[in-house]
Amino acid sequence: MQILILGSGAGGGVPQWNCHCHICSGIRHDEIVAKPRTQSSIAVSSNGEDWILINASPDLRQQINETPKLWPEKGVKRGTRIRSIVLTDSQIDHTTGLLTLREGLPLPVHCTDVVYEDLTTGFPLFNMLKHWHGGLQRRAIDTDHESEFFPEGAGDLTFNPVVLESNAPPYSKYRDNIVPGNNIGLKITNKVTGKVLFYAPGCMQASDLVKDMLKQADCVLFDGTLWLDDEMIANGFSERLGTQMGHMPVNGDGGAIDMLNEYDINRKVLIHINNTNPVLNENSEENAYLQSKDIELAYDGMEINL
Ligand code: HKS
Ligand code: ZN
Ligand code: ZN
Repeated sequence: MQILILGSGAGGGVPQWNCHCHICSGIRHDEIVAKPRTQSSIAVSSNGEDWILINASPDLRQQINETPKLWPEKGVKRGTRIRSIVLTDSQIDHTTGLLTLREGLPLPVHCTDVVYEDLTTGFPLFNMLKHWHGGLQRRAIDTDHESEFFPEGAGDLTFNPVVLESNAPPYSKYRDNIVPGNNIGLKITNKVTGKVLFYAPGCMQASDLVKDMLKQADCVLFDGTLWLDDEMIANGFSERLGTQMGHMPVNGDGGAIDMLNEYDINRKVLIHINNTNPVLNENSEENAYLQSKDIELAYDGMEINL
């Protein structure tokens, strides 16, 4: 299995257009060592030729243009190597890129019933895109049975949804009471090698289901949004804790570092990293601490083979 990290940032990316935090202004003025990051998306492939896009970020056009493996094959007038799309939630940072794909529709889109509901009501991307060549072809992900599914182009890969605790977007009917399916992680298994990827860009709780995935996984791409639960409050950017926004902090008690290190996982990688997270500064204490804990920071263009 080949995994491409197309965008390693959280919503807003790094630097975020309106933000003057230490990381955003430091990058703009070249005063710190930190990589710019586009918004959250990955692609996976069984054979290196057919790709499944997992989450479609507002930066998708730039991400495809910077990734030769996703360029159209030679010899076709117009086309794409993206055979299907899988969504983990209905957040703007994970779905707006569907608009970017309009010239190349129809394409199959796999999502849960409640994500489909959000994307046909509060943020009606499916309705809008019907007007482009047949639009987005919806395929259901069943979280009741966690049954495996096979997105078009998956080849030797099987996908399982993993119900996660996180939150729902402001335009969702489920904003204040989430149900199973508002957020899923993905367990992706290579049938040939038996290797398992667990992808969870938004996860607030180390539930039994999450722990079970961490036991099985050879590689985990996990929610690295905030370093500290009160990071947004301490910076004066928000009145909400990370856990109130659906994201487990990276550091501290109950944080992702401690959780990940309870398991024997070959590669532990943080993804969906917010611009305010001090770990993005490559000369920071936090960055050194993460490395000392054997956890990697995803960056745009990173490739993982499993
Ligand atoms: C900033 C944002 C922070 C951010 C928050 C969340 C809350 C949200 C909601 C997130 C993300 C980035 N970049 N989605 O102000 O610094 O209110 O529903 O998912 O990507 S969580
Ligand atoms: Zn997000
Ligand atoms: Zn910032």
